[in-house]
Amino acid sequence: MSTDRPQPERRTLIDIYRRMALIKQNDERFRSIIKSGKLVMPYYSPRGQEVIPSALAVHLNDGDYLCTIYRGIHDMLAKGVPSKLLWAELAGRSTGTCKGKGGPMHVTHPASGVMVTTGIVGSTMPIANGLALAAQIRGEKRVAIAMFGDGASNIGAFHESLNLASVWKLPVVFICQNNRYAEHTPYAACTSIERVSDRGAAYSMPSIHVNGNDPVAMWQAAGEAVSRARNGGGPTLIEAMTFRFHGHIFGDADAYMDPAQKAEAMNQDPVPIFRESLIKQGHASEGELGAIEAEIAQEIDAAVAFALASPYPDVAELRRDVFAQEIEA
Ligand SMILES: Cc1ncc(C[n+]2csc(CCOP(=O)(O)OP(=O)(O)O)c2C)c(N)n1
Ligand SMILES: [Mg+2]
Repeated sequence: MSTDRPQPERRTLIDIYRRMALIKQNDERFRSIIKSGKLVMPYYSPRGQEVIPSALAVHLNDGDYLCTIYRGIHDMLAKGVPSKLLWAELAGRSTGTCKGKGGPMHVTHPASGVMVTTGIVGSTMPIANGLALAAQIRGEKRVAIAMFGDGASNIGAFHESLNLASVWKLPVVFICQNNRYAEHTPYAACTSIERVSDRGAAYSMPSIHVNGNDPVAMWQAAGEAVSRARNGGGPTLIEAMTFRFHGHIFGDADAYMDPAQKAEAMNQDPVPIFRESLIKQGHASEGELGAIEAEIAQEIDAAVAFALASPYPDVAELRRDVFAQEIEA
């Protein structure tokens, strides 16, 4: 990595680590509670992909928009959705971000800028364009982030969105989290090009190919793209290389994943590696990071207890929040 590029300050590095640890611990708790049978829900683990949203989010404000997908609890937590509200929503409780009516596939929390979670592959990009266009028209300095997977880069909406964002110089950052698989299909079996980032050239869009498991490189890439968008320079495409540690959905036997490749990726787990490098480079002590982790564990204990003790939404809620004007029963 070149040293003439900006380097994150110590407190930024710690902030990135805190978000990564928050994601890892939340993911571990979600997987263990589903396994225990206490919660039943579809769950798409983002374990292994912690760096991307954590290194991005330190460049963003609550007023910046983020659109994410079913595999998006890492994006939500990094952007600032409180664990408590996230747990309640995933558990379908009335105290959740969407009063339990969105559930795991449709978390929305405008207070932290998370504007949509979608199960429609490729749909974060046109929605982020719309949010970016609104900000541009109103003269607000907001940035919109579209998160999506490598598989989604083969959907028509990806190409349409990149084209329009480039023509209109929208303040948007397209972030492809290339975790090497689309559902059960390996990258090369469904994608004609070696690098998704090369597709940006077709739309005259600045594009970055980055190791999405390297917190400093990801922080630099995200910083460049966010600052371009915020200062009127238009969109950027980032392809962040990462790896999905688990199968597509919880319970998936993942027999289609190359065991050697998976073992190698898990061996390179970005969370403990970053932790160790922070200590080795003298940015943080073992005790300091341990205290952050203990605080997160407590936050999650409280979130789980809060979610499980909360009621399910009332039947009367069925027609509420559907249209701007409530429909009478
Ligand atoms: C429009 C559409 N087509 C197909 C699907 C079925 N589907 C769900 S997830 C998925 C794979 C997407 O892979 P990728 O974009 O790489 O995201 P990842 O799950 O790896 O994060 C597919 C094809 C869908 N949900 N929506
Ligand atoms: Mg993928």
